[in-house]
Amino acid sequence: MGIVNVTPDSFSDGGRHGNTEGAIAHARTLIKAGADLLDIGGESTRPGAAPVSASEELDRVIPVIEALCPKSSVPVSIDTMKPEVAQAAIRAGAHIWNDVSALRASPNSLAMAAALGVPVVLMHMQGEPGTMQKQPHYEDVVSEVISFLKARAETAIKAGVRKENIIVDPGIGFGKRLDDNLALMRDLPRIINETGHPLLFGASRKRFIEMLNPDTATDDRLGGSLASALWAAQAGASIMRVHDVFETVQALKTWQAIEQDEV
Ligand code: 7PM
Repeated sequence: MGIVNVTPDSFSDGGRHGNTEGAIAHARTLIKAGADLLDIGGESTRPGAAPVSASEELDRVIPVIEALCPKSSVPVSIDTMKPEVAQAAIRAGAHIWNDVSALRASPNSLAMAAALGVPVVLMHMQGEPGTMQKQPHYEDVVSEVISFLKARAETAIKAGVRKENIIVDPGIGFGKRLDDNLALMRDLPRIINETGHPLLFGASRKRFIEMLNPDTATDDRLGGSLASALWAAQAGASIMRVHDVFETVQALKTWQAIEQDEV
């Protein structure tokens, strides 16, 4: 899954148009690099990031989805916590709803997910995006994340989401200290086994890599990102959410050839 951020200054020095065009061009680059899926997001979930209105988020993501979806050879997921944005994106041709709030952000989220009938990613996060990195705390991070994901999956199913449409995600970096992130990665097989759903894994360029490798800027975390993706593949993760699609595909294809004795 290649990441396409449609946030101000992710591609241009201002202007909505440049940003839309930049995102579309980047999406095409990721498809050529071997992405099987694109994750399009217009709301920054970074700690401390300012909230974005639904209309602003729609203005950012819908033109990109409309440009991409009729022609795109790969499915698209919409990264949003807002049911109205998910709905508009799916109407415009998106295929999957990626919700870092696990359908908790709005009272309409569960019913909307059921009505849309598309696969939905339920991600674990302790706290809210703005404050989640302030004193995150767990007694047993792996058990708590598993319990949360099982409970959210059950709630979604009760609301009418089909079991087959649920993807779970431990939410690396979302209200977690370094040791929490490492424990979750170490126990991915247990998380996959106990939740019983396909797992989406997102560690690309995240801060825990810098904590292990001081003074590495976001763009200098490819080695750690690849190590994490290969670890997750070995553990049985189904979808890797990454910035560096070309390098990750190369690493995964190589690993797979060694692992499976087939190309
Ligand atoms: C700080 C925290 C900065 C998180 C940037 C991020 C995920 C996601 C994001 C993930 C799913 C980033 C992230 N991460 N959706 N959206 N899983 N499902 O690195 O891990 O892009 S935002």
